[in-house]
Amino acid sequence: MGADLKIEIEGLNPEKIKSELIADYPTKLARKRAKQIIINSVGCDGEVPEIQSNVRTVPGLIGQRGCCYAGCKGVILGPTRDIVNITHGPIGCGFYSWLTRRNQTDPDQSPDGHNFMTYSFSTDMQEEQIIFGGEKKLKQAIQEAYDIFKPKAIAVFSTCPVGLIGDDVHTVCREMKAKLGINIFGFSCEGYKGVSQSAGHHIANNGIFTHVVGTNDTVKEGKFKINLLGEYNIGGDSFELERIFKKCGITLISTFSGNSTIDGFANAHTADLNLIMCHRSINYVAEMMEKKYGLPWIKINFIGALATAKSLRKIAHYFGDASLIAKVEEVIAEELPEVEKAQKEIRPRTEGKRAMMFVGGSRAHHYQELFNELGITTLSAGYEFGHRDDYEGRRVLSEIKVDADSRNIEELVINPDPEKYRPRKSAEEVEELRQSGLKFSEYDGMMTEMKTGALVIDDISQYETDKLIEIFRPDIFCAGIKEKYSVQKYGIPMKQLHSYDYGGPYAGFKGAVNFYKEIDRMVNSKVWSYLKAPWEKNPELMANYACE
Ligand code: CFM
Repeated sequence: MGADLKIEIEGLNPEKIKSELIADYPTKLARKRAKQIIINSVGCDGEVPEIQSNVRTVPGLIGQRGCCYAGCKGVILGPTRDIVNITHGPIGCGFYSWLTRRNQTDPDQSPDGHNFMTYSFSTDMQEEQIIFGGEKKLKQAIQEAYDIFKPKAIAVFSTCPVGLIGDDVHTVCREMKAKLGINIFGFSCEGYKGVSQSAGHHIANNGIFTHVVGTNDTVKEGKFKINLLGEYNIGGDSFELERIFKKCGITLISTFSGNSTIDGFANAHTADLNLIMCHRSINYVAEMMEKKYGLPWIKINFIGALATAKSLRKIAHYFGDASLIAKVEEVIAEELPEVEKAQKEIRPRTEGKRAMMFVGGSRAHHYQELFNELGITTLSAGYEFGHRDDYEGRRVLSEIKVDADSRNIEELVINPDPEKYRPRKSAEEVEELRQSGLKFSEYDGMMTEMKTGALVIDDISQYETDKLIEIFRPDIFCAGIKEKYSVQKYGIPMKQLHSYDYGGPYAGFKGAVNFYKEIDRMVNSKVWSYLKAPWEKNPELMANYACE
């Protein structure tokens, strides 16, 4: 933790690199960005410097962020196969949030075989609805979807114009729910709400908790029942984790929301432990489930073979059952040799390489584990929309200022359920587990695990991305589709950590091997050295970034 990292490049130390990045900005912007570009340092108590985050992007900067609707519909509810997700809005919002993230599902696991993810449902709002209102068309759309598909549930997602013209999606949903007798619920997740897709996560968490979680009390068989929160089955990650859980004898009640079904969410309160993978997108559901049902949560990470082994041990530690502890060790012992074999072969070719990653609100942290396993150092990393707790750890939660943008997002008041609240462990048992090293409701954040001297950059701009690449010439750069081709034009291999390009799974043991092979192929390919960016050949193509 926090080992020194010397990033001195042609006489530039981290301080100088930071000043380089903001040197051409107007004073006010430079001042703002200086608070979001931090040179990491970690004290012996895990103390890290403060980073400004979850604030508005300055107009004019090309950022990486998505919108509130994307966070709600695309990220949280999108991967659930048996809810008909209707986008209430113009067609583009529905179409471009449809499966672009490569979230997979396995309909064969559902008795009714429902899979609506292969459809993009939209009310296709036109001028007429913008002027006269869209509620009527929304009702028709819900009716039509019901008539054709007979789903168990329908969810409605509001796009920007819905909020602007004032359609009341919630009343429409209530009416249609009464009429059709299935679960129908809406989200006020207009794209402009909050400062990023993070607002949409929160709205989705509130909605799913209010309308679905706890509505099915069927108790499933199984001794060690868990929910996996914040895992979205990108490139098949959930499939690999399901395989591992099954092998260990751990019963997965629900995943929020990779390879998921509405019944899984409805039943989630019957599990005995919540595991949080992506803290940013789903910590609200975990908090609310703890308050209402007494279900504790722990932070885990299944990205990286060692991280996977560690996370499995944490689960076994929590349940404290000797047979589970032994089984988990047996599975780890069975799975690791293949990983180690791949690592032994590949690592000599990747050792000492340098990576940068700017993704979302959790992967910029988690993927550093996999790079570490390849001997690759992360020089610089950051989130698109993480909050201070994702960087610095949840210990700073009470210090985070609530501004107008976050006040916009409703905080639900949750009380213990009079009938269903059931503490899974007594206070003494919790204390004992804590004493023996199991951390409940805690996340230490990305910075505590990064090296001192590494640059941590929140909400990075395209301009800063270009500058960083010119200064560092990293061996691999990880981000998303919007950044991919500009990075490649510099002759730097670029791995998408949102959609995984065409690859995956990268979670769990088999995922780690896939990732090693992919990165080996990328960083050792000669093709990149032959590339010259168009603007290097023709300097007149170089954008003039100077902003006076
Ligand atoms: Fe969580 Fe995600 Fe992420 Fe995220 Fe996302 Fe994603 Fe992501 Mo793209 S939920 S925060 S909103 S881990 S879609 S599966 S890859 S930005 S780092």
